[in-house]
Amino acid sequence: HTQLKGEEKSEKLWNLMAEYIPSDTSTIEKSIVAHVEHTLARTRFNFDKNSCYRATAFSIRDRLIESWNDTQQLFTAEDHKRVYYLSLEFLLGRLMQTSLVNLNMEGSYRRALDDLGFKLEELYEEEVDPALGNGGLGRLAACFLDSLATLNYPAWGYGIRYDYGIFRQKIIKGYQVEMPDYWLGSQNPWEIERSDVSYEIYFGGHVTKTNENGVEKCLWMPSETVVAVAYDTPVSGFDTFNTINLRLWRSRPTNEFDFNSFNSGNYFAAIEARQRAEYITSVLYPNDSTTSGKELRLKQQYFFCSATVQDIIRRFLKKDHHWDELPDKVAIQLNDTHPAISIPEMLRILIDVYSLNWKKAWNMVHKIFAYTNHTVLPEALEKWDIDLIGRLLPRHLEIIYLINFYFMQEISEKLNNMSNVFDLMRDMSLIEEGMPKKVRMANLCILSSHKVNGVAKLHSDLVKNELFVNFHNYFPNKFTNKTNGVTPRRWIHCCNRELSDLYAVKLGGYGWLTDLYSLRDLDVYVNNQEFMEAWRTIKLNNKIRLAAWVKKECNIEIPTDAIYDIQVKRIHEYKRQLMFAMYMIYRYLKLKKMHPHDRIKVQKRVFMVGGKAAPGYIAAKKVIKLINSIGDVVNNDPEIGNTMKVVFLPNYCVSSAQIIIPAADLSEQISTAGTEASGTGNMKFAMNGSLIIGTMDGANVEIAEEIGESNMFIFGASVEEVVKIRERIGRGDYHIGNEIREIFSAIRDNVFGSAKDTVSLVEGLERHDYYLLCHDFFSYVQEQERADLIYADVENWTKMSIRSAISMGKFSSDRSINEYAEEIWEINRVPIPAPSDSAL
Ligand code: T68
Repeated sequence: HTQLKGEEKSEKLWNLMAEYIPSDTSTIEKSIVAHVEHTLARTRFNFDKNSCYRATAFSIRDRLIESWNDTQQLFTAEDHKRVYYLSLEFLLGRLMQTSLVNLNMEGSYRRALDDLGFKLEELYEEEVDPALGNGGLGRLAACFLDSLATLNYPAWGYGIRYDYGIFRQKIIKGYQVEMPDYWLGSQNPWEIERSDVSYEIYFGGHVTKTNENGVEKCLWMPSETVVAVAYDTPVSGFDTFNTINLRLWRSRPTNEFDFNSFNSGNYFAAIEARQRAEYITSVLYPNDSTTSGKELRLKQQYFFCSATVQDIIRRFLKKDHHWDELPDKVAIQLNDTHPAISIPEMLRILIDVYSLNWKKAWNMVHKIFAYTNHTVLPEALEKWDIDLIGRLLPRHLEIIYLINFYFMQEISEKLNNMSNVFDLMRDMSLIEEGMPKKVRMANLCILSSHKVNGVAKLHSDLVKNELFVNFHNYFPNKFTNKTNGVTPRRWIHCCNRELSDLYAVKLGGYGWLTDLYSLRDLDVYVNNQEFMEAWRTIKLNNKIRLAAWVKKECNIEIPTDAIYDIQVKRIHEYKRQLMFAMYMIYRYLKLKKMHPHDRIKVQKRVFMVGGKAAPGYIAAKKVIKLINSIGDVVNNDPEIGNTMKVVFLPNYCVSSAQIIIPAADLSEQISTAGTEASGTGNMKFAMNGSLIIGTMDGANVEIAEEIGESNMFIFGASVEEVVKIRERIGRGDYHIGNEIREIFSAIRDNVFGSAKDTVSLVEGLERHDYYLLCHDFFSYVQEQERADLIYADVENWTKMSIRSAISMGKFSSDRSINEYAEEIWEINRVPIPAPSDSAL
């Protein structure tokens, strides 16, 4: 039936399929047992939980493959324009539960497994969390795939199949220790290896010019060849039959290469060279906001971009198209500049391989590509040494120079009446002069794309008015905003089922999962006592679940009648975990000074922090140590007891986020205004009824617009104020208040572990408080105290919590994706026709 178009699929065929994989309990049981026997080669009488997990995963995958095939067939047959989402990171998280939810089969699988003597929820825990990303950027890519599938858009994701994902974080004596994340160790049941889909990828060598019929042609003579092999992961949509594809590339050595090098007699050198090829996709770089500038990273980027562009063009050519149609069939979204090298790669293939002329190729590239910026931090803007690019990708360097040459020519002609034309050229050039010269990848992306977007309104304004001012003046219509979103399927329905069920009871079903704005209809319950009671019970149950997790992972007992005040995200100075730690110390010192009679009246709090520090980021690692040391002191102080606890949550990842976030009362979104591009944790917390204490930064601004500032705890300098305060600090015109001095002294006096580990954090703030921790601290303390007061007024707190959760409609990634689809990609939805009822 692979020959049939989706819409031609007859009822008979669907019935056949239904017979092949029906969804009644006994058929599911049979399929699981069959996989135990045939795929895992175990006996049906003797299999453990992990085998059962894997067999169940294979059984689910069978179903995914069915709808995946149907979807791909229809996409191919109907040949609509597709979007390709290129990202070096996809932080998918566990797949079993979301797959079952999307297939609408969680109930049937639960029953089938009950019969076999297993609990579905326990099997979920067996899955290794695929963690091929650092943080927000990679998780956004995963939420976007979920929405693309759910909204029936013809879309594919492309990335790298790393052998090692983001490191596992262990906390040993309070310090972060990185352990390898070899996630493929026990086989990945969700992927399908496509040994038939592979491409050669070249590196090094030189470029020669030949003359073909009077036209100069460039011929790249590479010195190294590796092969990219495709691994496909089906990504199902919710409430649809569409299943899209995430294609990840793995590097392998070539066979010809084997022959030549082995033939030359040096067996070991040849094996070593083979391993070098495999090394390209072996490990994810663990920096989330700095560029490494390392050769291997550039190799990873080019490897994945070249394979992807070759794959896209091959698919296009299979259809007998005219080249002019390429931009009508292909849209490419660059998730930050990491896949930017796909721009010169596309030009190279069009010009050198398919002999298109420059102008034609350039015009098409410009229509195809779009670029998302995720940061304004200068240290995160990618720049590659000219020498490195020239050595690894000589032809691409030529192409980049050529793009720049035409652009500089254009500027100097168009703006020749401006007195500062040379400044403008220097600023917008793709090449940064200096020692060494560098290629500015963001400039390459901006120039070559038809749209450039930031990820929240405030951020997009900074991109236009601070970061790329001249580009914005030159191309005013190119710049746009697409505020981030998250998928409510994972971030409400999967992680907080009780809340999801409460919504379903009140709204008459789960339609809100694909129309999050409809949660607003729950407004009528904001004052309803029974609803408020149910709301609080759900939060309590989630806190009990988290407390058990903390007991198991950290061996710390935390009370469930305290405010759970949580900050989970990568550790970075701009995110100001250190300011949160300062508040913990402030609170502890204050408690210590109190009379015991007063102390017991203080609102209980559990402070929790989770997040990984990049392995080379010393200051971030010291913050982790400081928080652990604060915990050691506070948690073991008999005078304090349950009034205050401090927990560092180890190895923060997608699966632990699903337990942590639903349990929060208060979430910390406290970056210095103008530094966090958007944030997406803020959205997940608010959707789960946590209140936000935060600054007017990133998407917090828009969250406040939606849920009302009165339902948040907002503090700190605004973006405009930050600039002025920094100038003042620069002039030495600021002083650190007494409360802060006391905190610093406590650290210096070894109250919280040995000061030698942490004192440099204090010295840093005293010397140059770039992120304004000391400035914002006072307004932060005020809002923290207001949170205590309101929490004591149970009803008021519950109302604020309900109001914020039901006002989060805007922050579904479905809204984001629809905006991208309509305003950037210009693609239409292609739903797979529903099978007949009998097939369900
Ligand atoms: C994040 N960026 C932003 N970068 O910090 C966050 N960087 O505000 C935003 O919500 C999120 O993107 C989604 O837009 C990142 O996560 C990285 O992870 C990263 C990785 C490698 C190199 C540079």
